[in-house]
Amino acid sequence: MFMRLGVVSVLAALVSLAFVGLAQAQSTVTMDAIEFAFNPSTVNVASTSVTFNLSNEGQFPHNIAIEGRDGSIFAEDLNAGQSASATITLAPGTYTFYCPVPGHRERGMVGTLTVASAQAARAGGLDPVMVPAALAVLGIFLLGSGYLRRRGVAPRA
Ligand SMILES: [Cu+2]
Repeated sequence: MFMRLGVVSVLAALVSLAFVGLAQAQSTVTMDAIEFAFNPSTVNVASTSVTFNLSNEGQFPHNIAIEGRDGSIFAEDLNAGQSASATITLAPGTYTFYCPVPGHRERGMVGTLTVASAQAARAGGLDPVMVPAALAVLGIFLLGSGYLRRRGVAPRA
C-alpha cells in the first residue's frame, strides 16, 4: 500500500512536469505592430519552427523581417487592421527582427527574438517529446517490476 502511494505521487509529479514542459515549448509569437513599435518586442521560443501571428493595429503597412534572413516573413505587407500568420524555420540563436517598411526600423520597429535549442529547452524545463517518452518508459518499468515482484523474482527496491 505504501509502495503504491509512492508510485502514484511520483507519476503525478511527472505528469505535472510534463505540462510545464509543454507550456515552455510554445513556438508561436503573437505580436501587434503600431507606429512605431512591435508589442512585445522581446520574444523567446523553444522551437526552431516559429509561427508569427502579427496584427497591424496601426495606420501604416507593416511587416516583419529578420536580420540575416532574406525577405519579409509575410509575402505582402499588412495594411492597417490586417492580421496574418506565417511559420518559418530558424536555427537556435538570438535574432534581431524589424519592420522592413522604409524608415520604420529607424523609428523603433525593432526587437529581439531568441530561439532556444531543444537542449536548452530541456535545461530550462523539459522537452515536450522526451517527457512523454520518459513517462512511457517509466510506466513500462513500473508495470514490469510490479509483475516480477508478484512472481517473487524482483530484486529488492
Ligand atoms: Cu512598419
